[in-house]
Formats: sequence, C-alpha cells, structure tokens
Amino acid sequence: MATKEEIVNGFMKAIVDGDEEASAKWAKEAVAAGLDAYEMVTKHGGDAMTIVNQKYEKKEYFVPEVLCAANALNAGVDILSPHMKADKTSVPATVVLAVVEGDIHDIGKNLVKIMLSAAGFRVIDMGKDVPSAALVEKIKETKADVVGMSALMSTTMPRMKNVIDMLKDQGIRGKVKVIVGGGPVTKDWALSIGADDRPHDASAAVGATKGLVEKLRAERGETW
Ligand code: B1M
Repeated sequence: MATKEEIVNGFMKAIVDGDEEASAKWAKEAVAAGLDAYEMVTKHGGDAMTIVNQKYEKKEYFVPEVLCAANALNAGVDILSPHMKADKTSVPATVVLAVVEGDIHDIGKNLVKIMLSAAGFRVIDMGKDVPSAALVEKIKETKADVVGMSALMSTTMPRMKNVIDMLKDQGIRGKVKVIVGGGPVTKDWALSIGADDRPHDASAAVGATKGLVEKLRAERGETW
C-alpha cells in the first residue's frame, strides 16, 4: 500500500495535472489508508488549487487548465465526501446555500454543503450564479434559519450586501442568520455589510451555523 506522502503527493499532482481519473484513484487510496477525508480535500486539495492559481497568475495555465484542475478536485471530492465527518447537531435547522450572482466558483460552497449535511442540517442548495431576488424568495419560501453565501471574486462580493439589504427592506433580516465566505471575504468586511459571521472554511461553517441557530432560537424564545 502507498504511504501517506505518496497518496497526498499523487492526489495533488492529479489535481494540478487536471487528471480526474488519477484524482479519483488517489482519493480511493486515501480512503483505504484511513486518511482524513476532510483534510485531503481542504488542505491538500486546497494546496493543489493554490499551485494551479500560481500557474494561472504566471500565465503558464489559462482558464481551460484551471477548469480541468477544478474537475479533478471534484472527482476526488465525490469519493471522499461520504467519509467526511461533522459533529451531529442537536438543533434541527434549515440552511439555504448559494454562490452569489455572477460567480460560478462553487467548490467551496459544495464543501460547506457536504459538512452542513453531515452535521444533520437540512440544506437547500441553490447552486451558483444565483440572482439575489431568487435567493431572498427561497429564504422566505423555506422559512430558512440560516442563509450561507459564497463569493470568490472581489467583483461579486457586493452581491452579499445586496441580499442583506433586500432582507432588511423586506423586514425579514431579524428572522434569518447570515453567514458569508470565500477567498476575498474577510471577517471585518462581512460584519461591515451586516452579516452575522464569516467562517473561514467548511468545517468552521458548521460551528458558526450551530451557534447562530441557537442564538436565533433564543431570540425567538424557543426551547428544544
Ligand atoms: Co477563477 N478566479 N475565475 N475559476 N479561480 C479565482 C477566484 C481568482 C482568485 C484567480 C486569480 O485571478 N488569481 C480570480 C478572482 C480574482 C478576484 O476577483 N479577486 C478568478 C477569476 C478572475 C476567474 C475568471 C474571471 C477567469 C476568466 O474567465 N478570465 C472566471 C470567472 C467566472 C465567474 O465566476 N463568473 C473564473 C473561472 C474559474 C473556473 C470556472 C475555471 C474555476 C471554477 C470551477 C468551479 O468552481 N466549479 C476557477 C477556479 C478553480 C479558481 C481558483 C484557481 C480556485 C478556487 C477553488 O476552487 N479553490 C481561484 C484562485 C484561488 O482561490 N486561489 C480562482 C478551492 C476551494 C476549496 O476553496 O472556494 O476558497 P474556496 O473555498 C474555501 C473557503 O474560501 C471557504 O471554505 C472553503 C474551504 O473549506 N468558503 C466558505 C467558501 N465559501 C464559503 C461559504 C461559507 C463558509 C466558508 O459560508 C457560507
């Protein structure tokens, strides 16, 4: 059997090379070797995407190569996600998730979905490039407890504020907690636009969601 180092290096190389088959193969090896599935994706998969990004910035890679790398990472995520564990929540809640309008970077949001689902939350995933109005309608329709928005670009981040402003305008901001995340989204900026929290990764999104749902229930005077 391959060593941990060989598996991690093989997985990262497969992603950088945009090789879906090899990524799936190394992901299966990781599962067989009992490696931590979440760490494989977020740490080693994330490091591989950083290398891809460096190549993109140096103009060694262009959008098609970046897309192949993303598909290779996703092939690994498909194998590893059933093995990701999160502490089960004792507080049932509905979370609506979306990548904001204009943004199609959905790997991070998909990880958030995997971890929140593993923790036992009901997750309604609206996908990527979601118009603000459609997101607000879904929050109302599902009586969501939490909305989670993801943005990977400085040009699309302002959509998060747009959604929060719409919630305020429609008088429902107090009924739903808001978490935001993604590369360019800092905690300070998140708080400045009126979000409740900015978990730095998918695992932190579980803890943040639990805390905010408990707060929401307390504000509503509910016990469970
Ligand atoms: Co593009 N891209 N991309 N891209 N891409 C970035 C984001 C960029 C930083 C690259 C660069 O220029 N250096 C740059 C944005 C610059 C900026 O505005 N600051 C960029 C650009 C410019 C573009 C295009 C405009 C390129 C072009 O066409 N010329 C174009 C835009 C398309 C669009 O959205 N309209 C584009 C396209 C693409 C691809 C389609 C090829 C592909 C996306 C495929 C896909 O997602 N299905 C892609 C990719 C893969 C990247 C990079 C290389 C990697 C992103 C990624 O998947 N990381 C990225 C560079 C980078 O980020 N370093 C880049 C791995 C993933 C696990 O991490 O998504 O950050 P991440 O998620 C993390 C945390 O952020 C957090 O948890 C996750 C870890 O657990 N998190 C949350 C994320 N959402 C959260 C939500 C939460 C909580 C935590 O609560 C709700």
